[in-house]
Amino acid sequence: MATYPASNAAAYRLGPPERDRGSGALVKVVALLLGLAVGVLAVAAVIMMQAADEARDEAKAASAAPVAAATHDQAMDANVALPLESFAGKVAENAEELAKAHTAYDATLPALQAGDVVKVNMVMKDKTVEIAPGVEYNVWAFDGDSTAPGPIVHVREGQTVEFTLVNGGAIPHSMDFHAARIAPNKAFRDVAPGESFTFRFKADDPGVFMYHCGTKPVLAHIANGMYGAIVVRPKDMPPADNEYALVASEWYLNGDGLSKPASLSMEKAHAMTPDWTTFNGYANQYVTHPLTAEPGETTRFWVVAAGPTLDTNFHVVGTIFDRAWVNQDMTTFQTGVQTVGVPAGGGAVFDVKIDEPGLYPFVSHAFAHVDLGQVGLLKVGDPEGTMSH
Ligand SMILES: [Cu+2]
Repeated sequence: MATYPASNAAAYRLGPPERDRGSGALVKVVALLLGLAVGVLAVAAVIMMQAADEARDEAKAASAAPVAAATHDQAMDANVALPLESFAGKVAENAEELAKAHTAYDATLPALQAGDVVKVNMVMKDKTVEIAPGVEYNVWAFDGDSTAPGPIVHVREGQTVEFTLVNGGAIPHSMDFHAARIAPNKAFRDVAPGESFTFRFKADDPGVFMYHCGTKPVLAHIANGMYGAIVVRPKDMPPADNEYALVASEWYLNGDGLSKPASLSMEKAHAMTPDWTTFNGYANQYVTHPLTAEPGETTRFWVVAAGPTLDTNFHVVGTIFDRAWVNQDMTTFQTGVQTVGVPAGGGAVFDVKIDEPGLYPFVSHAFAHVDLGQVGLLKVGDPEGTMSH
């Protein structure tokens, strides 16, 4: 049930009487002025003349300023909707500097491994990570360079994944691979702190799948960063020149994360009101550190929406998907598609072939998510200028 704060309701009710009181005050002021001596009126006239001079000076200064250029830049920024400086909520003063200093999550799909069995080890670890410029968050996530999301796993269809979870955290964790057909009560079981557990599955279903901790409450474990993507490459697939994995997710903070690291707000997570939305865990990181392609190349995005709750509406500004494997059904692709919804817990694969050099934003076209950080750039060739001018 939506309720207005009492103060707002009072403001609505008290609006007209307050205006009445304002009128009463005005009458008193006028009466007072009429009663004033002529000398006072003369002083008032001098003040008014000074005010008029100041107003003229301001008008002159304004007309001398490059108004047209500023308006043009603002319009450009609004059109591409890249909030380089308009992060949600509180922002570190030197946000742009911090964004540049941040090492972006490597979205490049790692190389395949030879052999029938691919060993994948993940060490769970409680850490503090930066999720937006200057914003620190206490994750339950993964040890190593790829903390939240965890590492991108890349295997070929038909390979067997031998997965080992090492629990270096403080509470039990587990791992649910959406790419597996396996009894979850056995494979995705909780692993106590300090223990490890190994299970195998054959990756016979191609696509891009989410993996995540499935320990209760799952909402908290995913919201705290325990998720990632596994790409199961189909036996046959058109070639691509560049391949990137993007994991969309959102963060719910119990503080601003600036003065001290924030932790999870379960209240916000239940209300589905994130503080930040991201690709690969950090707001806007590929705006500052764009993904790259050369003109004429085909770029492939393997996209997972990790949530924990929200979908992503994947779109690349300035082009149209040449191939979209919707719901990562790798048996067929759609062509000429503009935007594809990727549901929380789902995946999809997208090819774009871009000929003209430029900066091409990739976004969740649910635009509140762009303002909260789910936006990046594909830099094609070596275009002049930047989005921020
Ligand atoms: Cu967990």
